[in-house]
Amino acid sequence: MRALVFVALCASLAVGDPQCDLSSALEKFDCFPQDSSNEEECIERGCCWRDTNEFNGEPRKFPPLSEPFCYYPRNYQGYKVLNQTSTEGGLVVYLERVFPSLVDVDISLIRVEVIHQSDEILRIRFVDPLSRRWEPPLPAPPPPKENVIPKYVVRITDDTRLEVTRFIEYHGGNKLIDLDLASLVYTDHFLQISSRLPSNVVYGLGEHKGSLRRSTNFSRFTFYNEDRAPEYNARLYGTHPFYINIEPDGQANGMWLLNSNAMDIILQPTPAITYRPVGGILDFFLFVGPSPANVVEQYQQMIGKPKMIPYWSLGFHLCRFGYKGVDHTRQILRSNLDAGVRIDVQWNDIDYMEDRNDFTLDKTHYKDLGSFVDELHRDGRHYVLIIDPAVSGSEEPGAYPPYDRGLDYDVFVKDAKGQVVRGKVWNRKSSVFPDFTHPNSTAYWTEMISNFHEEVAIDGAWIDMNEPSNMIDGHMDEGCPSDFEIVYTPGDEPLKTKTLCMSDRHYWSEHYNVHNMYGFTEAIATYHALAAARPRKRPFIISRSSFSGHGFYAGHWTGDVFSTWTDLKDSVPGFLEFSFYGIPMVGVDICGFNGNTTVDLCARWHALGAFYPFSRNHNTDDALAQDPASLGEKVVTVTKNAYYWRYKLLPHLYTLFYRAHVDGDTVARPLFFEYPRDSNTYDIDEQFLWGDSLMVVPALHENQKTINAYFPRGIWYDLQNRTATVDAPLQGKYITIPAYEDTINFFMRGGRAVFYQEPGDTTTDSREKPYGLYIFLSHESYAMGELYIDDGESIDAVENRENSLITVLANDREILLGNESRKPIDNQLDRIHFYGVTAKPTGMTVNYQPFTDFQYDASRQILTIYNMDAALTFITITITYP
Ligand code: MIG
Repeated sequence: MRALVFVALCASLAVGDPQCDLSSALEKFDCFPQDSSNEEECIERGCCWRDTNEFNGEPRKFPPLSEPFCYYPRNYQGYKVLNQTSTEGGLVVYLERVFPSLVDVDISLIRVEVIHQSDEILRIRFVDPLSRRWEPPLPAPPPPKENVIPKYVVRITDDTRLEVTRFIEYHGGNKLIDLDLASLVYTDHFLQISSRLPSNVVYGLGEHKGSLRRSTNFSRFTFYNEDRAPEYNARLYGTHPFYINIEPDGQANGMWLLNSNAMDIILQPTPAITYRPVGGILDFFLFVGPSPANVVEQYQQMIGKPKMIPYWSLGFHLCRFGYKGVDHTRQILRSNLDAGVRIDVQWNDIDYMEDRNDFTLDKTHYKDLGSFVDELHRDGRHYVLIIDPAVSGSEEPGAYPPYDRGLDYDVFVKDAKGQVVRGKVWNRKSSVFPDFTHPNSTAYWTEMISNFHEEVAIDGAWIDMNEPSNMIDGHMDEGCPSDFEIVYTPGDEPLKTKTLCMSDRHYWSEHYNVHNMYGFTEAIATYHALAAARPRKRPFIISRSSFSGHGFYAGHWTGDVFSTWTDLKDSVPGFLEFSFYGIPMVGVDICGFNGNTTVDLCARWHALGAFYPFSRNHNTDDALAQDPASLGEKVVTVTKNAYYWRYKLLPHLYTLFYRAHVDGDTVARPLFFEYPRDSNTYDIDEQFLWGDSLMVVPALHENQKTINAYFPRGIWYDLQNRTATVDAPLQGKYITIPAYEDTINFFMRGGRAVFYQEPGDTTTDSREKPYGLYIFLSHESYAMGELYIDDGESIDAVENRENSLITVLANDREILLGNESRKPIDNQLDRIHFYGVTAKPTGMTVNYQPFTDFQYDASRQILTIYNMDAALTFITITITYP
């Protein structure tokens, strides 16, 4: 009754009312998010209608989005603040619905829990105080810290907004978020809330293909995991509703929405962000930075920092779909090794299976897989194969344990009536889907993987099709029951498209709520299964689907990219965004997955791929072979050159993974992470960094002869000794450099020191070699660096402190190495290459003894110290000049 009065009132307000005259389109927030927006219903909602485009009576369709026709008036008040109470750890605010949204049945009372999670992290939860709604049990953020001294200030304004600003004493008082509570929509199957942003510099919101920096021009990001060869503006394999924002003064903040339902997120030029999940609760975590690296580290405090990866996984991985058997696999591996390509890990795709059923071997072509894997191990190599989540649901009873045992464990996804759901994936007739939220699923999966491991001693698992992907929409025969209520569909297609039915039952909840977590929960089960099958060794897992928290257990590859120049270029932001999500072990199929690659494209792609954290060449079964040897001399040469450097620098790359594990640092990172106050870096996604010391400048375009590269402020040294040192003392600059045909450009940052080992045939060999050290002096004539060492595979090396950390500090007169650990290091320090030494030294001491085996290259200003044979512990080197 009361609502109706308001409807009448607002209906008369809306047409031509000054409350609707917003200063610009930028101020318009969408009051009618569904497709069927129209004037009459808009006005009933108490909103304003301005039809700004040609609108021939057709329903509005995404994409592209544009300014909304139906928008909230200035004085809109859907919810009002009933009361607010300060608590020990924050604030509790009750909101009451005073005017209906008409989107669906409103929840009339909302409790907003503002929780001081830590000094730098604020949690804001919008819950229904009268009924428990779905919340994902994982990832599970830790409880709030005690005695928090917040670096932020929270305020509820008179016009019903929740504002958070930086604490003025601390970092200047910028407003970070500005949530509009009045226009909140909170119904059972649709929620919407908008917040103004400090600026339009926004990153994250993946997994989505496109530029690293996200467009705020009414762009829509759909989060609903789907098996789809990456395209723009589309839902893809993973869900990470987390953004990083750079404020006008270069400080950074970020926010994560912990919600597993399908959702759209809209960025608009206000600048502002709007969230539209179709279920669950709104559970935000605001991170105050103030650097981009801090934001990502704070996010990982909530979702978990990545576990240590095995050292061998940093080598080169060779794979394809369509190897005809063990012999064919061996032969391709051999021809590449004979050509001089370094390979650490061989993979197999679903070809190895009998009838494409998990945990079986094709009896004709792959029966000797076990002994092939033993051969690989003898040569210091490793082996990974694919495992699909769905297992066959149509084998004879007793013939296929993965099905029979799954029934025993009662772990398959069921329909609303309690029957096991049958879909169709790769299996001949039908497929059933393990429910990895089921308490028995880990035992089931462990049994499957352990039994298989006895036959084939896999070192890791490649988990595919886990969105979950289904080749039909819903169930075999009958599709999906039609009675499931959908209020709003994120993205353009029905939610059942190529997956299960929304009403299907998992142990945790219905598919509608847990869909986005399928791959994540599979990764967790796979982690435990591999840890059980290979006691004390680090599990290695690469997964296609992912969710917030995935990086704690597994890595990722970006799926079925195309063998095109566009996809080569897009591969940089494509893998880089996963650094934001705490998934440092990530790569793209080198040379592209779908379609035929070319020699030129594959040469460029291999040069770049040598610098993906996870470096694997993989392609589809109906395309030309694209391993380096099959493509011939040019690709082989580039691959050898680029991987020479990758392998040589692995001690450094591994150290970065250690820092990711203990500190939540990124491994590969965009330039703005190191130079957040240099706005030139904000749009750069054709270059990237390894840690804070190595900048990769790939050639990404067809027939490219030169690269217009951006060098941030500082000195940049070319380790390949081809391009002159770049000196940018005051500010960054663009410099045109050659796009060499036979290698990739990369530069070392002045002020850093990096360890290396001469590469052997495999990482296993390389690890036996002595260490060398590169030092790159900065303008201020200093450099620092570190080296992490452990056995490269034991699961608890860090926890048990079976490891060493070497540090180095240098200026032009002194080099100091330190080692805090007590564990002796087998390999000695052999050489030091000291870049940026401007004068010829007259003498030197090593550990206070005169040392003469050094040379000075005056033209390149490099001092090289040879044959040191020094134990990697405390070392003091002094250098004297005339
Ligand atoms: O329906 O296992 O993204 O890497 O080669 C395709 C076959 C299934 C998709 C993966 C791709 C893999 C392929 N898989």
